[in-house]
Amino acid sequence: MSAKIITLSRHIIEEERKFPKATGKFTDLMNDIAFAAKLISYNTNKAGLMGILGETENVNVQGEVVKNLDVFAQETMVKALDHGGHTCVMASEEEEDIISIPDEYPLGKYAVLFDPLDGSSNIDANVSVGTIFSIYNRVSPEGRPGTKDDVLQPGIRQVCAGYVIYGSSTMLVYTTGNGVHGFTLDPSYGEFILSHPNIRIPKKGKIYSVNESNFDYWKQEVKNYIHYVKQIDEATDRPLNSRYIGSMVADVHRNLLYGGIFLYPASKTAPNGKLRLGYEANPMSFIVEQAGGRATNGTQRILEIQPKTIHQRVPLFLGSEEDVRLLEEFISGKRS
Ligand code: P6P
Repeated sequence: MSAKIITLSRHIIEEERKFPKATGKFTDLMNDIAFAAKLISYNTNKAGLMGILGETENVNVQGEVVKNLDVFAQETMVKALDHGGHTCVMASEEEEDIISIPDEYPLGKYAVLFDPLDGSSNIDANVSVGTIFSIYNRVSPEGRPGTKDDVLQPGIRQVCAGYVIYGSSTMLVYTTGNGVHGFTLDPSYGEFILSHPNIRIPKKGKIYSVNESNFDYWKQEVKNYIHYVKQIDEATDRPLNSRYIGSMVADVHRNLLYGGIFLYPASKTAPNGKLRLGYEANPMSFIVEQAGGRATNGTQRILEIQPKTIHQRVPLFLGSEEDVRLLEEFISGKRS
């Protein structure tokens, strides 16, 4: 008897059955996200052959050059999510303001934030990139278009968070608060198949991931921590290994599976860090916490930060619980 094949759709339905009030709308929404992921995966993997690598002439709201695949991924996510009657509003790294649902489509109860193609500066070098998404129940009155309040909720209120990594294989990893589960796309029949049930991040890792070119711009406490992890000390299994791809989804996914800590600290040039709370830090923090890890801005749990703006940046330290706790001891000054 072959092992039970659990598709993403089946897994979501079984997850939804745990919520008596579930209407099936969440299942439909996740299937729409999975469909978008398949399209983005196909075009990302074929980009070199389809002449859609390279850059547009545009710069996005972040001041970053927009790649052709960025545009494709953005449009794919919006078109996948705007008509099904599951969402009332969206927010994206690629759009300055909230994205409303066109009048001709029904409104739903979910607000979805996403980074359609994170790490896209690496695409032309064939480095893994990803889509990150974060889903909330709406807080604005039903029956009317969603508002900014729906997307400016603290991460603790997410009903779902996930990412898709377009790498040697395409994987979708998600949580609804009942553990973290990974699905690998089988391109032969276009289904995401459960390949990594109940992912748990090791309590302590051997990897630290940070862009060390910013070292001189960091606060002394962060410098002290990085100095510590690089010292030779067999008793505490140091030095750690430095692994940094510069594509958050790839760096966090590796550390989720292997253990370790990912850092994007505040600096003199980026006083609030670089990564965005709404569609990078919050979804990744929900996933890491659900896998048994920890996520902080250095002094506060990421998921408890009340967002003020859509593209708000936060310093981010997330990963194996013991590694993040040690970093917090350096930041608080308990260690130096
Ligand atoms: P840096 C990609 O542009 C991104 O938003 C994340 O995917 C990644 O972790 C980070 O920026 C890399 O930034 O400054 O190290 O190049």
